Amino acid sequence: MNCPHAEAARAGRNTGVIAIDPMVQDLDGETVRLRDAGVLARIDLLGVPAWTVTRHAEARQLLVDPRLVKDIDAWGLWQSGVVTRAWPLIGMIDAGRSMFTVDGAEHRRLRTKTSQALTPRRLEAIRPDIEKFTDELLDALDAARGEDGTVDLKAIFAQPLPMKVVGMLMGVDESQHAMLTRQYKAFFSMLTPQDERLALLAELDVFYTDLVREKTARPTDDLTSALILAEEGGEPLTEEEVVGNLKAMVAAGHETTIGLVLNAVRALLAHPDQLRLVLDGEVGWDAVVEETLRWDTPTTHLLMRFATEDIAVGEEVIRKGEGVAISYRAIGRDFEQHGPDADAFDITRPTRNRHMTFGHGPHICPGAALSRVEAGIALPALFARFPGLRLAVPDEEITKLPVMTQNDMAAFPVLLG
Ligand code: STR
Repeated sequence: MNCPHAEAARAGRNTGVIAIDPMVQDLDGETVRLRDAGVLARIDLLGVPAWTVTRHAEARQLLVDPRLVKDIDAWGLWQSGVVTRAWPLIGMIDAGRSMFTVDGAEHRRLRTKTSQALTPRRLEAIRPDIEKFTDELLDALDAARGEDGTVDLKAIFAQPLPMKVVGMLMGVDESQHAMLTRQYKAFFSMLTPQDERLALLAELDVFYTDLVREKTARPTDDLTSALILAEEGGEPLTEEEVVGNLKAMVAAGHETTIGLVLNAVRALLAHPDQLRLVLDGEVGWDAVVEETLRWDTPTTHLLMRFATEDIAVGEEVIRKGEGVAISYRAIGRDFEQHGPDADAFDITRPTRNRHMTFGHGPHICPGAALSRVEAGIALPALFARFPGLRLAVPDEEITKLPVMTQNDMAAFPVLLG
């Protein structure tokens, strides 16, 4: 074909603006359009222009480039007042001071304790708790079977499990889990009016600040208490910083793992040959987890970094002050990284571990090991308990939530068998 766009796309150059659909009606189509639009794609986020990185190699470079920063004050559209708190995605960026929003030496200071608490070795200690939560929720699934035998695997299993785990780690009482689940659902949904979203964020701030004050008065053995206590000889985190980290941990730990567990179950049910390989012990559950992370990433787009100088990427230049997202779902489908069959789910693929779904560089997901432990416990336990598990509706009827940055289903109705 002699279409200049197709040629430009093959050369990795950008071909137009892609409006990210707030209703997420065709996630696979959008992912492919982004990948095919070039290394850097121009996107429109509810009327706000930005770049997004769609390829593995370039994302790897940009994620360690100090000229890209998280500080919203480096954003031209924010400085000029074009973007304000009225923009529905503002809460993804202007989220308070925390390890998620700060770079450089200050970032290391904000993040060290959290990453130390979440190493694979430290996580071994909470494995029995995660197993216990999993067993309890499997019982709950059994009990929640409707008249017709269907049950929502999301509501009863995939959603409460990560909340219990992150709640235990951070010291958030069980009695608050339903409230947090409800608030985050409304926070992420593009159907929530912006004034309601801002109000719920303010409520969450009050909730977390109260929690931090309580832990300051009566420290326990959770990570929130650890964040409050100063490092030996170090500068303690401020209350705002502890609150910011706590918010980031609960939001991220809760939301992303739901997607990981459900996307893995969905992929296995849609590929029974591969499910067989795992159940027969020919391929490990870790392969399922990694291939799901690559093929159907829980985070679709990560918002946002800002250029403090002009940055050339291939044929394009990100201008000083422009915003850059990272489109992890497109990156997982990169042909250069994963071969011409990158769009296929294949747990035996040699590159399955070479994905970038947890990011790269200083901000690489501090909860990566935790999510692997959670999914690595939940998935085998689910299929061991319900070997006849299957979808209660045709796969095409599963709809995505209207969430622009996360890849999450509205519900996942199953028959337990
Ligand atoms: C949600 C709102 C909030 O109070 C704090 C944060 C900071 C961490 C963010 C989180 C946000 C949204 C989901 C994110 C998470 C970090 C990882 C997670 C972006 C903005 C991912 O989807 C990877």
